[in-house]
Amino acid sequence: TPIVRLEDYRPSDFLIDHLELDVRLHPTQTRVVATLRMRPNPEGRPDAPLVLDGDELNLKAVSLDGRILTGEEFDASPQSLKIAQAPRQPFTLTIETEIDPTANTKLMGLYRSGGNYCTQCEAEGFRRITYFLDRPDILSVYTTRIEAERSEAPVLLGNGNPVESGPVEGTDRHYAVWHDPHPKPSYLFALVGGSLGRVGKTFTTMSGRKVELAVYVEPGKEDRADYALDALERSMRWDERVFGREYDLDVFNIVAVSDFNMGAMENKGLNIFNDKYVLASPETATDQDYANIEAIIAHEYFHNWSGNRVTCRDWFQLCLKEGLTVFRDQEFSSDERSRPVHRIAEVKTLRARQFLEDASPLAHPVRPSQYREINNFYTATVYEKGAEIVRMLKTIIGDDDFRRGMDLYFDRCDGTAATVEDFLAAFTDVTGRDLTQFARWYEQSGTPRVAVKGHYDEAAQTYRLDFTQNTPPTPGQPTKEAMAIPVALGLVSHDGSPLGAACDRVDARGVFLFDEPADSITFTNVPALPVPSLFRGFSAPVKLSLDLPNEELLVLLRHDTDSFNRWQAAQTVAMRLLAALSTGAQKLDEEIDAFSEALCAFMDSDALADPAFAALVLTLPSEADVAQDIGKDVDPDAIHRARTDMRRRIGKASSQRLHGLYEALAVSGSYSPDAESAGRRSLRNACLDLLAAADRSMGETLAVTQFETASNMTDRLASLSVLTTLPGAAREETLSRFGERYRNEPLVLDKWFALQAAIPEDGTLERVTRLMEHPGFSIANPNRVRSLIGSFAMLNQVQFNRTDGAGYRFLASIVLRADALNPQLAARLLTAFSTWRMMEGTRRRHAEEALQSIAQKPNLSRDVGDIVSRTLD
Ligand code: DPP
Ligand code: ZN
Repeated sequence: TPIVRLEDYRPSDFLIDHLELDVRLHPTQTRVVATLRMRPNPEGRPDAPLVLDGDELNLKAVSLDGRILTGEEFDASPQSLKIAQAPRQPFTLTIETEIDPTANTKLMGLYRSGGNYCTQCEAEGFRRITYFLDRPDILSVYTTRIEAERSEAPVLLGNGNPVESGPVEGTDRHYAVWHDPHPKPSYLFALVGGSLGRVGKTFTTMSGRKVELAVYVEPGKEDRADYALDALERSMRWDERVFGREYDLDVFNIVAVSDFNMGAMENKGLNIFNDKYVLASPETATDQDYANIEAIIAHEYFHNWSGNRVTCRDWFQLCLKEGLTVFRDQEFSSDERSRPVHRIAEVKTLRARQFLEDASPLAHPVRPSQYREINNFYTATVYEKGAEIVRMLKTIIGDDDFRRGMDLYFDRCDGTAATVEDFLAAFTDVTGRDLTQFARWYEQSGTPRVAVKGHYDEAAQTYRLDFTQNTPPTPGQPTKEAMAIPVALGLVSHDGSPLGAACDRVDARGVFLFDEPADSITFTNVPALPVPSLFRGFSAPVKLSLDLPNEELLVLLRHDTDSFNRWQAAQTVAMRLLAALSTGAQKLDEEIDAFSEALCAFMDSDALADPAFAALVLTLPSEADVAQDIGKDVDPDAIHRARTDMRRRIGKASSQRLHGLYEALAVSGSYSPDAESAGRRSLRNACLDLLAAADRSMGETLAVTQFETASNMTDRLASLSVLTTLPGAAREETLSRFGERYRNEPLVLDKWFALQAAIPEDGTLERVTRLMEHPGFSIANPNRVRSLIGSFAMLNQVQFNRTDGAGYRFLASIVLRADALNPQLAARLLTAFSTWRMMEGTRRRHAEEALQSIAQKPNLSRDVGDIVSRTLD
């Protein structure tokens, strides 16, 4: 397959100013008449042919300025429509295609979900609806007429504002016309037709305009949409207050669908969501679900400015909208919840997904320079590392200049398809700073390592920090240059008393900009050996190696003013112990005891003051985190044993306190998903987990009781999750009761699938195979597949990486089955193999065989072909 390269970008030879779409919905024979008002692009090539993109299209007729073209005048295939002699002045092209939404299992273009019609066009799905210049720098004004059988699709929604609607005389059909005045790229097109329930409210914008907000869901589930609607309203208010961004249409609609490849899609004025990120009730959704809904509703809404009003010139610029919008939704969640707790959650995700990707054969820059399949670049690197770059920029230039730069960017680029350079230029222009070196964050892949050594000079009362950085090689980038790394830092005294230390290399915000391969900074006025607190708030996405003994790190847990680094200190110590235990170290008893004692002291002083934070401190790094830390010749069984053993020992050493907290945190009264209540539940459930690790039979009793008395899904699921670590009759019986109770709740069954797929025991592969026969499972539904198969492959370190290779062979077979239906889903599952090279030899050989078995299959999709070849490279 051809490789698309950033350096080959050139403007389109034609423009499409206006598009009129007439879509007559039909389950298998939907007719689309597209009327394109076009003209040659003054910036394009003067004699170029007109080549429109298509994908599995069936052309019925084409006419130019009202004249039907004969077969000699154009060249059509399912993939393209070419007109060699297109006019050199404005013209109107009318194209009629027929498509089959029912047969569309790729879930790209127009398809059916639960009997409804919906669309997904990003990145290149619009070409599955009609022939078009399907690229993000073609901005057009859309008018869409949708027609359908009234009984089948009483609700008809499009982009922009509703214009008119009514019956189609003499038939059982009706229609609606929507007009979107904002020129947009085709990937933001959407329509929905179906039978849907609605909740709504009126929103008044900062300038006093009224906007009708609505969330559409499966009829009967309206009460589960209230939280999403509330999150939307809060997002709109926040974007006005924090970024000065106002909404720009008369309506804003959100539709939940149950078959969706992504989390959600920011189509102009008509966001379409995976229902997992809309529907919530205390009975069916966990605290985490509520938090995810809030974040994703915000994310898609924020795209209205960062993505829609200012879009991307080409798909290499994907981070321009995604990284920036993730940053915006993270800031929103931090403002709505606890900032330090949210920051820790963000960093956990970044490390688990992006650092992993950056260390794998799939590593790529935040702005890639080439791709074979753009769908494979909706990655943690583009999204999460892309967000970290925006955050670092803000850290370096400060809050006020950041806001001024954002304002300039939005004003200057409004209504255009922009690039990363345009984004950075706005900040250069408001600050006068040269951001050339900073821009390397977009170009250079791999996670930089920063090593720091401290030197205390008692006589001179100075403390020097020596920094070095290097970034390991990644595919296509054998050598790396120094990055501009903002290090937010401070010094902490051993007893927590304030230090009067000062350093002229550290700015007023407490940030040292480390932008050389090596550098040193010296603090003066340091009366005693301090403990350095580095990368406060995780000020840069790097791996830090710091030569400090555990007991000094634990000073940070006790005394640092930066919550992130308090948590980080405990994680670092835990990681050292877990990695050492996993790789055969004996005699760590003293160290483990000291760590347990530090946790006990922390529980006494801090747990009830900030339960959400305490829950994070009490949770050890995951098995996958430990594997990543070890990095080579990984033995997942040894890691699992080490982690289980550490949990047991910490649980034993602190069991009284854990019990006390478990009792003290019991909440009565009705459920509320707010961050504070959620925090209490998370700490209580973290205590339960450690208690069960320390004493299985007591853990079982507590968990079963909690399961039976839980008043909400968070507590019920947490108790079930603890039970999955305790093999036996109680577990099996509770699992089957849960499955029975929620047999008609697909999103809850997903949780049940996921828990079982993650059981770290030999029988799990058979269990997963059996669950694939469960009536609630379907290989065609992405949520089901990700819950059952994805959890097995991504969360179950010991069973996916079985020494006999059966886990790998199983995943390979599912990837092939899924690929025939839905290549995007299959390619995403396949990325579970990206860690294969860091496994020990036997597993590595089995993984390579499984990957080869996929690579050798004929007719792989471009999505799967691309991932498998890069993974094996
Ligand atoms: N809908 C996806 C997102 O919002 C892709 N744009 O990230
Ligand atoms: Zn996005």
